[in-house]
Amino acid sequence: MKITNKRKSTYFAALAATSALLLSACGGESTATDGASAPATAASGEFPTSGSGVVNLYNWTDYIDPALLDKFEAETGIEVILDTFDSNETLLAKLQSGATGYDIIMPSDYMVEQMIGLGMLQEVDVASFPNGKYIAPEFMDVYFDPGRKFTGPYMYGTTGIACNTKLEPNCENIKSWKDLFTGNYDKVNTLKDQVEIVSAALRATGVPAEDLCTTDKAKYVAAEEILAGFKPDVIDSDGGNERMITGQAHIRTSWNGDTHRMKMENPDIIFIYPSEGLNFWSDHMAIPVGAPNTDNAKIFSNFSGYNNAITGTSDLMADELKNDPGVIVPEENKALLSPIPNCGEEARELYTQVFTTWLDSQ
Ligand code: N2P
Repeated sequence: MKITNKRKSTYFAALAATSALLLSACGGESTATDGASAPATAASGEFPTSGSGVVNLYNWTDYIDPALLDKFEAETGIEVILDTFDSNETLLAKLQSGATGYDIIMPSDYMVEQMIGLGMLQEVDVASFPNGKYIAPEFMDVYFDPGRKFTGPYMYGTTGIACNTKLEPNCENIKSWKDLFTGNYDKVNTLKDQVEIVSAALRATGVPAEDLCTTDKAKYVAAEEILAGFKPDVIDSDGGNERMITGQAHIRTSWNGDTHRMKMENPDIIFIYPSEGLNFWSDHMAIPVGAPNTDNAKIFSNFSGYNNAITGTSDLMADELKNDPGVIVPEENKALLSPIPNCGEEARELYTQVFTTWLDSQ
């Protein structure tokens, strides 16, 4: 596997889950891979039986097991070139700025809907792939891609707060987004993701889940105000797991699968479900229009198509995952989860404004 960004870590743990993440880690700073680096392969009705050359994967930070990529390379002879992004908005902006070198991208549910609407994804019909039959029926019928014409399911999870109980004695007092944003805590890290941060700020100021796409400006002013006093040491999706594991960071807004991996290395870390609610997301493989290696992309999607959306994979789950309340959402916390809504343009712009103001004030 070749990584176009600087590799910072190689630790990983991976297993499939019915209500959890299948995750692994290799992080780094994103760099552009603009421009097609390999000759285009034609999309055909037939599933490609073999491939050669490369497949350019543009994925979330810390989201695929390097060993899986090595296995894919060994079995297919196709080299994987990995580049990473930190948010759906970064992914969208990158493609819209003309980056045409990616074969596989991994947008979340709401972004899949946006990208289909923008005509950015190739219609591939994953159900017709050799491994398509293993996709569990409930993952076929999804609002953002009915019938799975454009995407294949990858993994799903939530975004909450990771806290080191040893280094931050007040972890137990952090019960909400509001507590986090107003508590003036030391050694805080956050993800660099405008939808995650701004939706959490809206929730912290009393906006209910069903109203997260509001266009009421007053609500965004309130979100901006609560964020004004929130000054994390680091705002960066990259390297956050390591900073928590080593104790450099004490608190972090965090994806639950990442928090699980942190805990495996450092048992003092807990995952907090904020009382105002938290985002439930799912991510999906797609082949962008203009991908230079469409056939290799199909072979890759088919190969790595075993995951939590795949029938029977829950049996494969390790006990450490099954027993982690940050991974398997406890009954009493289930009502706190809500999907990230696909907001209209006006709300999206308001999110961008709040996020940019907050970043600029750091
Ligand atoms: C894990 C990436 C989670 C993806 N590092 C969030 N949609």
